[in-house]
Amino acid sequence: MDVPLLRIYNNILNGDNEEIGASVLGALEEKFPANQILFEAMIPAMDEVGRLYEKGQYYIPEMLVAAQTMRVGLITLQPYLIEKGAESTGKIAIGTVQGDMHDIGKNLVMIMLEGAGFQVQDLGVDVAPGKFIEAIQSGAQIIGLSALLTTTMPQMKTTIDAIKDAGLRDQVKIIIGGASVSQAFTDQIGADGYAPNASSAVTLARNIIGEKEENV
Ligand code: B1M
Repeated sequence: MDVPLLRIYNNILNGDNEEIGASVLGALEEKFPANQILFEAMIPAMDEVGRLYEKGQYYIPEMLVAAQTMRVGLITLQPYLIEKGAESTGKIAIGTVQGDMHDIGKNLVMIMLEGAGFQVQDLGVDVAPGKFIEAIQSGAQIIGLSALLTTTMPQMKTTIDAIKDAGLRDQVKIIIGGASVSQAFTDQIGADGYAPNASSAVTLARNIIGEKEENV
């Protein structure tokens, strides 16, 4: 790994909140593209944190500090992470499902969607189905569900079922994502689309809004 990227990777791994901002700006100054910084240094560092946790070498506090460092790095990188292409319009409400506190991936998806021109409402983490229903009633055209835990994935189906029970399923598209989610799971629970990462979430949302406008 190139030295500026390695510095960022190590900052996240070591939870170095003080250094990460300068490291990200340093890499940008050295002409590393924002996407490369994100996908070749920052996300791999979080994956390594997960591996160290699984091996029992990191505990929850280390995961938390790494997550906080990732958050600071993302704030620094955010203005440079704009998805190129036609400006999109559309209202999306996105949240991490009930029982799940992971928000870094959701926040990244939001950054990319906002960069692409969408109006994005952040419903936060540990979001009960009722909150998604309120967002649809307030005009969200797309609902985004994020889940990182195998134990909270079923909550996506619970949320979709609640939206159906509220009689709102036909007026909204539902997209899902998160490390354990797959296309097969998406089909199984009756969601409209799956995005494995933040860039593909933008493509998916653009396609959905495009289709909705064609059908008007
Ligand atoms: Co947690 N955690 N964690 N954790 N954590 C994982 C997910 C885990 C894989 C670690 C491991 O064991 N290797 C594991 C889950 C195992 C499983 O269920 N299969 C795990 C566990 C077990 C837990 C706890 C249960 C631990 C415990 O308490 N015993 C606990 C659960 C708490 C809860 O939620 N109720 C827990 C807690 C935490 C922290 C709070 C300490 C912290 C989260 C802090 C925060 O988010 N603010 C944390 C962290 C940091 C992680 C890891 C290390 C990193 C997650 C991350 O931010 N990745 C993670 C290991 C890993 O993922 N490698 C792990 C970077 C992020 C950019 O990627 O979130 O995947 P990701 O998002 C991607 C895509 O998935 C996709 O796009 C994003 C960008 O490309 N995407 C979407 C995500 N949402 C999308 C929505 C979309 C579209 C795409 O459309 C709507």
